[in-house]
Amino acid sequence: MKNYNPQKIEKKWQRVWDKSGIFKTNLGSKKPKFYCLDMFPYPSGYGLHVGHFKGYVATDIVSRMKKMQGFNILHPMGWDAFGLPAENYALKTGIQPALTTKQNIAKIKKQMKRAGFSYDWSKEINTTVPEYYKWTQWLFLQLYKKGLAYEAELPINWCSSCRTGLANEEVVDGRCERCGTEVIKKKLKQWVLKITAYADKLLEDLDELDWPEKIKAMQKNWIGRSEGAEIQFPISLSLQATPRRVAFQFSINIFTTRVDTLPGATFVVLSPEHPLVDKITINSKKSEIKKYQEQTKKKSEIERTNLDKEKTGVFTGSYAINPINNEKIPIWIADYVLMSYGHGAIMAVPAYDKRDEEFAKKFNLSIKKIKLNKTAKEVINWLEKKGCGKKAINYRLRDWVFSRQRYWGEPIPLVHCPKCGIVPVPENDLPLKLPKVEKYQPTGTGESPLALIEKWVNLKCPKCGCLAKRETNTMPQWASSCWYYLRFIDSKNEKKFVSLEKEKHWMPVDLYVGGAEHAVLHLLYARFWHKFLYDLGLVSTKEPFLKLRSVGLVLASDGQKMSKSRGNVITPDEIIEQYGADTLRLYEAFMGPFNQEISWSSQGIKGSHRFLEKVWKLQNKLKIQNLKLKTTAENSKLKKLLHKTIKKVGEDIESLKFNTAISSLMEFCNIWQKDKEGLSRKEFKDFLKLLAPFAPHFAEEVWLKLGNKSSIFLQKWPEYDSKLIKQEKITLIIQINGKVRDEVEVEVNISEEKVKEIAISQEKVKKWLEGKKIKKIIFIPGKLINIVI
Ligand code: ANZ
Ligand code: ZN
Repeated sequence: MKNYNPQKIEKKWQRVWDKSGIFKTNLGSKKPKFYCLDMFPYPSGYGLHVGHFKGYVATDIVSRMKKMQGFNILHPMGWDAFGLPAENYALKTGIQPALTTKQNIAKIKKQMKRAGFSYDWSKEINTTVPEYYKWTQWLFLQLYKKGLAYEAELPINWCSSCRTGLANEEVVDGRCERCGTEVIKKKLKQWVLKITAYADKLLEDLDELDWPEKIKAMQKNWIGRSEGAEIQFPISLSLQATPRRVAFQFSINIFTTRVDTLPGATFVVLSPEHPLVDKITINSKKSEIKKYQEQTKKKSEIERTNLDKEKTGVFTGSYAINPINNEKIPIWIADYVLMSYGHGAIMAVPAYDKRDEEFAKKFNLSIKKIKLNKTAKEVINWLEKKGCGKKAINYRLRDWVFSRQRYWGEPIPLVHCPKCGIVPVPENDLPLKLPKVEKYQPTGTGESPLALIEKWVNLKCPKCGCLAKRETNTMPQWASSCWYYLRFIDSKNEKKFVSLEKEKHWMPVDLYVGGAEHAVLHLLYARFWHKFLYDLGLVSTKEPFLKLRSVGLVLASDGQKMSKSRGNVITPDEIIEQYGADTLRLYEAFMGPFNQEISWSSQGIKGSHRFLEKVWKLQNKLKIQNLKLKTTAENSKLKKLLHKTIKKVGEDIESLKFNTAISSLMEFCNIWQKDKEGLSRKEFKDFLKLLAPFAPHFAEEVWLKLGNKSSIFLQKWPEYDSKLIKQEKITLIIQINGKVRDEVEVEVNISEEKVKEIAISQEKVKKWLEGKKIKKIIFIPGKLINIVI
């Protein structure tokens, strides 16, 4: 019999699957649905490496098993293709991003096809084609029409290297998420999405999701809900600062989570950027304040809020009144108070707050110990009655800065008209196509390169017909991924972004797999859009992704992150060439717990390959045995083990524990190899079905050799006989202080806790224990339990 030759069989089966359309989703099917989704990739010019494939292998295994279990599967793939790299490449080479994107997609698609993934390619989407981004623009207009997209002049995060504004979520430790440049604040007119309107819903609905706790916690922290109060501190203006008649017109609004400490507030601190600073600073302090404000501009928020940092600040010369005791307290500015949080101002309570205490000590401000004899409620009630404060909830979450001063993104479909103001592009005129440009260079003035194309920019106002200008900013990279999972359901619909009926059938996504780096960005943005669509009645579920699992990173064999510059990248292509796709798939599933980071090992790859070779050879044994044997003996050890394996593999795939599923398949083979009675053809078929999701080409080939006509993926997933997998029992000895006193029958794999419980409740044992204290219990599984008294 011929040796296992993956090169021969894999291409053949890929062609067969393609031709038969076996993995095309039958939208009219009556079977229960299963929507299995990968986070779709960015088509980079380098192609994908083996790390990217780990998640795709996982969803493919699950999809194939679910198909065999009778589900109607939606398992699509597409391209999240807007974004900076394509544009940066165009900057260097002058080649249109649309063209490079097309080439990159072709390359990656080829890589995926070689791995034998069971995607339904007829539903492929590309976010950069007008047929797709028409709907991204349409969805933006719905947000705009409901007042959830607004224009604001904001100090935004600015990356001077990418020459664009960034969302808070795109700033990591004060640096640009893409290029690592330290981010500065720059005031720019921006389109902003009111994600804060959904803060509570985004928080509450996390509870009902089957997501990793860590990711839920990250979203919770990012939303950062704090309950407390806002309090107005009237300003007692010094005469030098302002004429007397406007005195007392101002008050400073602060946010606190410790309203009960109000009597201990001995000064007020404003953020250096606070708009009141200029108004209240007395003349003699003006230059010092100005200097401090300039210094602050150079610091990142991380630096400013670092607890170890020595406190700095300047006195404004003015005073506020503590409303609860009418004490006159000084107003300072300090950089540890951020303009972006609460009201950009605090009441400082040095007796209770560490940062305030350090500040007070450094500048010799009074520290007042008080008795906290009023509860927060009580104080809030008092403030409300007096009209100088109220209960308040504050979020760390900021509205989403949604415009980018770059070329390669969806044009924002709005018009600036001198008469009408902002006018949306009429929905019938969508898509608003991204024009071709000669120069991709961002202008650096805060305008996108689109601003330079006069023919495109100038137009007649859709409302009044007078000369108007288009918005020239584009949408951020995250826009199209906010709704792509809906488009897969109905990717060719020209009338709607998704039909209500299809949406209702297919949503929510049953399994979503991707990198943990999207914990806040994509996953929060998509939830926000989805909730908005839910409120409009355009989708039927509150949440888009029911079950989420994150893929652990695959590191290079040197334990480092794979990167072009380190030269340690392993591509799926080279592995497939040498060992075949099935070995690659099997290895990536087997290499370790799915969500854990793990280094690539060429030894491991070889091991997986050897396993497939071994199964291939075991067929020979099957043939020889089969002459004598029609079915495996009913209670043979091998048959029992097979049924255990059926149970284990099914359950493990369901919970993405591929590594343990595969080791149980390996263990089965080891025992089979040594077994004298052998396995019948029928049982071997069941085994093959278990292997099929991991090594689909291999399984199809052997299935065919067994004389079957239709694909193994059209067969029913094997069922186990629970009578055959009953736990075996053993006799466990119970000792007391090392002497045998009793014995019990227990299940082989009983847990330690359960054994202890059973042991001490035995009548004989109880007698020995009467009136004694148990010092410790020693359990030797499968043998004995020793109670020391
Ligand atoms: C008085 C006080 C006394 C405070 C005390 C804390 C402890 P979280 O939990 O994060 O919401 N704060 C308010 N606005 C701020 C800003 N813009 N920049 C820096 N700090 C600010 O924190 C709320 C607390 O952070 C508020 O409660 C305020 O200090 C401070 F024993 O008020 B607290
Ligand atoms: Zn107009």
